[in-house]
Amino acid sequence: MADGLVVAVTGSVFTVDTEGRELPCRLRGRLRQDHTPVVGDHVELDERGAIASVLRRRSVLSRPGPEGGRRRAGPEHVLAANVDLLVAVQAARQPPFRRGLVVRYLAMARRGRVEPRLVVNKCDLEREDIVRAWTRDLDPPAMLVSAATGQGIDDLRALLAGRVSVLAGPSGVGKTSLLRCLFPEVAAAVGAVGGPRGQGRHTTTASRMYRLPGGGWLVDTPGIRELGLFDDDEPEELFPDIASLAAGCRFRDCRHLREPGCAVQAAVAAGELDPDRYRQYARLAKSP
Ligand SMILES: Nc1nc2c(ncn2[C@@H]2O[C@H](COP(=O)(O)OP(=O)(O)OP(=O)(O)O)[C@@H](O)[C@H]2O)c(=O)[nH]1
Ligand SMILES: [Mg+2]
Ligand SMILES: [Zn+2]
Repeated sequence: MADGLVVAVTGSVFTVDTEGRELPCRLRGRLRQDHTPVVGDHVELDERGAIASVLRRRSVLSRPGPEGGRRRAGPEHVLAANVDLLVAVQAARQPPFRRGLVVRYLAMARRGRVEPRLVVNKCDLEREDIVRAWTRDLDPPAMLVSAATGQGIDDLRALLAGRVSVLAGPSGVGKTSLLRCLFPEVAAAVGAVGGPRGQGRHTTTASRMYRLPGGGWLVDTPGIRELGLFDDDEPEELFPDIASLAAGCRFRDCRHLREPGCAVQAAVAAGELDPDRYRQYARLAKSP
């Protein structure tokens, strides 16, 4: 059996990279549905070139299924597997920076045991001090870049070297533009990135994994319009101070918004928890 890496999925056809060659593969009949490979999966091919098994994933990036936010309600939608780094891309403008989405992307990464990093692209369109103010309290700090001017691109390239990374974020923030700016040789070899020349939008429609010239892989993904939360374990997970106070709440599933006997609200009232910090939490907890 040969093994390979799934670099693209189109319907029921999986593009598998085996030792640098790309093969279109199908699933062997008895592979169960819950083993459907995603980009980044390591698979074993049988002698006829069908995918016979999917190897164990060391990390996954997933968001809740269409049924909604509750983990129990529906299947997860797995975006990519075996990823080291999630690059959450936002634009400084066009489309506007959305802090709430950033927090969700970072949560998605942590949930999947993937290192998160925020990149703010299109920094040529906004004053730097303004962008810094939006992202000041983030850890690790946001990287300010521009695919148009090349600002910050060398640092971003260095971050990606030798690792498996995913570019994710809303449509139009410039994920594909960053890929082209970072690795022009990759984009040129693929040709299809960004579609034909001319005006009009070149929205990415499916995730695709690219082998990087200096080692490592980069996945370009289509823009995710809405990113739900698994609201039974988040957003508390993002606020460790609030999570530890929650042990004192009367109800185990307390969301710390209006519930009686809530230790978190009590801590705010007693001046032990910063009200701004609590407001940040509450805004996220209330968002759909
Ligand atoms: N001013 C400016 N425009 C940019 C920058 N990066 C990308 N753009 C423009 O933003 C638009 C969207 O860029 P794309 O790279 O297609 O965005 P995307 O995130 O891949 O979008 P989807 O594939 O739909 O998810 C294009 O018109 C780009 O030319 C930048 O750094 N500065
Ligand atoms: Mg794109
Ligand atoms: Zn509470």
